[in-house]
Amino acid sequence: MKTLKTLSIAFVTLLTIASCSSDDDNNTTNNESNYTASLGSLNGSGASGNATVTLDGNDLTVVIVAKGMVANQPHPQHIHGLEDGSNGVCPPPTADTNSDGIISVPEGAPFYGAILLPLEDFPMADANGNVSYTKTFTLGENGVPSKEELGTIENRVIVLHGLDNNGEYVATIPVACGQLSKI
Ligand SMILES: [Cu+2]
Repeated sequence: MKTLKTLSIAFVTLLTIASCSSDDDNNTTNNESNYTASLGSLNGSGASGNATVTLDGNDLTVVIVAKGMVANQPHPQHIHGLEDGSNGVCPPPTADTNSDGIISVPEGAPFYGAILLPLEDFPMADANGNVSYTKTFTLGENGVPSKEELGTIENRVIVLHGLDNNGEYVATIPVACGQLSKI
């Protein structure tokens, strides 16, 4: 009799644990969409990194890790996108139409489009040129674009900026870029 009671308590405990964990799984897997972008160098910056974007309802969480950035400087970063919603890409070397050796923001725009979402507060690279950034935005609030305005996330591009040019730090120059794709 005692054994039976012990067994039934153990069984109920097991059921409780099992149902809890399956609820948690449902909450995290059903509502989220996850995207990733591998960030490659632009303009010979040597910068590279990785970005992940998670959409959960109207919460958009952006995580960026990058290295090879100009140290101890703030680096503007944005989600860019073409106005017609079509697939944005990172600019090829031929984007430098005035052949000054730098693909400027406007020269890159035909490829990755305008700024859709500034990823503020812009991070400061540490003394080793590393950047680490995490922020959650609420879509449709406080000047953040709505889900509709952001459009198809896998058509969007993440661009990091800020390069030394002729001994001067120019915060606008694109230094790393990656197309988002769905995981
Ligand atoms: Cu940008």
